[in-house]
Amino acid sequence: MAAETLSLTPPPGARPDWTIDQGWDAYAQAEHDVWVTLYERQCALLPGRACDPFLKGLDSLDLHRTGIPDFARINEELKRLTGWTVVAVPGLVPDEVFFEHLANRRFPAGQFIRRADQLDYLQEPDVFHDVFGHVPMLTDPTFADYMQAYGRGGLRAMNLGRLHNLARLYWYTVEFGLLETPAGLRIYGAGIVSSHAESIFALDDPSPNRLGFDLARVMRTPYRIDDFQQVYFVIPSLQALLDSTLSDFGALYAYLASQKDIPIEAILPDDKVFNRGTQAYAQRGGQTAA
Ligand code: HBI
Ligand code: FE
Repeated sequence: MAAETLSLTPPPGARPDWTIDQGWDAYAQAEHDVWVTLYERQCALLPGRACDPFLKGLDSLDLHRTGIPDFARINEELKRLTGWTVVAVPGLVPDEVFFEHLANRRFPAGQFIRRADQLDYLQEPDVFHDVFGHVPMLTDPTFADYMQAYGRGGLRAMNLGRLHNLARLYWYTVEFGLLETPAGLRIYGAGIVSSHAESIFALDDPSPNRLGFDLARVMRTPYRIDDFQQVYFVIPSLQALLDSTLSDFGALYAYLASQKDIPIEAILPDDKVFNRGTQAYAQRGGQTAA
């Protein structure tokens, strides 16, 4: 179910802002074991692939523990670092609810964890995607500011009917963004960093385009939710990403109203090209259903 079609009525047991108690004591050992399996697999892979702010955040929040983190414990350090806290939710929440939380430096994280037989494929964001994927970057002050600015922008975009453009910005930065560094491209997007296969594909595979980030370009580019991305956008720095939110979004939305979407596999003459993808993966029909 897409987040925008969720009714605003929270599910039974959830508070009006859709938060629930994490109930950390109630997790079964088998659930903690899934976290450890996923955590150890990613941590063997990510040095040299994830960006330094992500790796630093992972350490400072001490997610190394032997299982699903207790949000109350990580919130002590997270709040001290950037004023953010993680709040537990049952799963996807309506866009309006999601933006309201982000605008107040609260990150809504799924309380549930995937089953051991679902390690690589997941419909909804679970606690591993949300806490391992998203939360370490929230320890970086610049990215923490960006996420709050995004939340505020989301509430405005909804009122202007521009939510689909802003969702693309979220998708190509917060979920699937790459960062240019002197040592090469590094991952900061949660959707990549929480996925074993995509942590490899996004950096190494010749198939996808890797293009320089541009706000209007990203907002005109559709995305796929069910497979690896056909294009990844590269930011020069987290500061540049934050600075992009200072743009006049009203003028940007007016411009977008006169522009057509850009085909997902296209490379435009003005694009800064880090990799001209073969699109071989997408032409092979992508992943076999996991
Ligand atoms: N809800 N819990 C949760 N996590 C998300 O990442 C999320 C959401 N609701 C809406 C949403 N993401 C997307 O529509 C964003 O583009 C806003
Ligand atoms: Fe996510």
